[in-house]
Amino acid sequence: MAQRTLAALEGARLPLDLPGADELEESRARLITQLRTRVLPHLENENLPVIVVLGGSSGAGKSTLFNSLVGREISPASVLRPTTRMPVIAMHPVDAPYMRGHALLELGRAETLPGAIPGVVLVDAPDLDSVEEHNRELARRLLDAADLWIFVTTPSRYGDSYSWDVLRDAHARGASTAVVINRLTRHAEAAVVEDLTARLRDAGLGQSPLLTVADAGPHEGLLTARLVDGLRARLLQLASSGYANTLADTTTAAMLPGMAEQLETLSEAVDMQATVIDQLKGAAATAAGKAAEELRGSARRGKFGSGAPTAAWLTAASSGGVLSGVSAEVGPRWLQRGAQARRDAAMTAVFSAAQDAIAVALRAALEGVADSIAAAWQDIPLDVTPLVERARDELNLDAAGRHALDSWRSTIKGLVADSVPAHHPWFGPAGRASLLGTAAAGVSGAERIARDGLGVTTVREAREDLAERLAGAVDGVVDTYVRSLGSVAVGNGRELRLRAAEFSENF
Ligand SMILES: Nc1nc2c(ncn2[C@@H]2O[C@H](COP(=O)(O)OP(=O)(O)OP(=O)(O)O)[C@@H](O)[C@H]2O)c(=O)[nH]1
Ligand SMILES: [Mg+2]
Repeated sequence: MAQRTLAALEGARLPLDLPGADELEESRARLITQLRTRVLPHLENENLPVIVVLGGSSGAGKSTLFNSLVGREISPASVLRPTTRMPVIAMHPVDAPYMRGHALLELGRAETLPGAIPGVVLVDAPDLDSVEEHNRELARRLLDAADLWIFVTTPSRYGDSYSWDVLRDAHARGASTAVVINRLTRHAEAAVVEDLTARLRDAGLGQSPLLTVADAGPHEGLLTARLVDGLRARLLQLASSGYANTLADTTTAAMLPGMAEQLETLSEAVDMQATVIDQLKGAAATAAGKAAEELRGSARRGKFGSGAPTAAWLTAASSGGVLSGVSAEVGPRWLQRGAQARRDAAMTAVFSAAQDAIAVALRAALEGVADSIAAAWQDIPLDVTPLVERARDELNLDAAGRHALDSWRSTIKGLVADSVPAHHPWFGPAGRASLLGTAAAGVSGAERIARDGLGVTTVREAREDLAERLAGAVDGVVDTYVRSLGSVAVGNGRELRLRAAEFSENF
């Protein structure tokens, strides 16, 4: 079941920037971490070591403590703030086989060393309240991965409100926590311990063990064994008492209701996104529908021939023009060298004018479609500006226009090649294709000759193909806008909801 939940979570997408999307995305990431690093490994393996994360604010001495506990300086400690950016994971060789493939290892740099505590995988985390977002995020992620989270603080810092918020949050979500007051001087000890104990109690964290590590004073390298022996002994005790599994089980059990709730919220959000995406898709299709129909209508009625293409035809076909006297029934009166090539060229020039007219009309229609989609989307309560901008950037209306005309020309070529009779008394293949194209665009003089010479159906087919190519270009614009929305996997919301129900019932 945990596997299926994980799959559903990994498939969960919140592509739209709806209110709360960031929080939900974070919740999703955290659930995934909890499942991959805590729940699944314990289901698969009984002998896992306990994962203990040292967390807290920068300069509290986490890395110094960590190194001293494992007996080697594997995580640099320094006066620079913050120092640790990449979590360091220390494990004893006896635990290494059980940790193979464990998702925790993806979060940091792992070291296997004999000085580490058997049965305890210790993690040195980046600072929790870091000025650097990356650090904060990693520290939080580790918090979700921990079986036990040790909050390391100092007499001068334990009042930091942020750390308390995190501690309370971790506790509320069922995490097991302990507190270490580090760098504790003898004269401050009594007062600080008393104050901190009271604060922990007030925060509902009275059950969290409170441990102390005495101040080492200015120093380089590892702390003496004497200073960390108490803490080390406590950790060893955790491991030897089979605490790992109990702790994992109690922590997991305590976390389940919270996880179920998060899954439920996420499922609602996914459904909501799917609904809005559908709404936006529908709005785009409606906004474009009218333009597509108009283009289809113009093509079917031969509207693109009027104006410049007809003028070009009339010039070429009037007496004295290269195309004068062209007819389907009677061939040219005398065969003049190169005359057919000249007629083909003249016909192609007229067709060119027709294509220009179509390109201009199409371009204007596509611009209009883009604008109407953007306008229709404004009616939806969501900031659509980034989506519209993304789509607009991706749109290439010139290419879309070229593609529509290229495809249409190849249909025309095919129609001409298949038409009967295979020859035309006045034109070669290029001229015939241009004649058909010009006729289909709607130049009436050309249309008469094409009908007679190539067939009524052929002209109608060429026209219908043009209608579809133009409507296809409109669909292309719609697709670009729809793509900018991203998508939500079908049924994902439902799947998450089913998993949430299972979480609430049992595990
Ligand atoms: N005076 C004194 N300095 C200490 C003690 N423990 C550590 N330090 C020093 O405090 C500084 C910070 O220690 P780090 O171990 O790097 O602290 P950190 O919590 O890992 O800090 P980040 O990695 O930035 O989160 C270092 O210069 C340590 O040498 C101590 O007990 N007393
Ligand atoms: Mg550090």
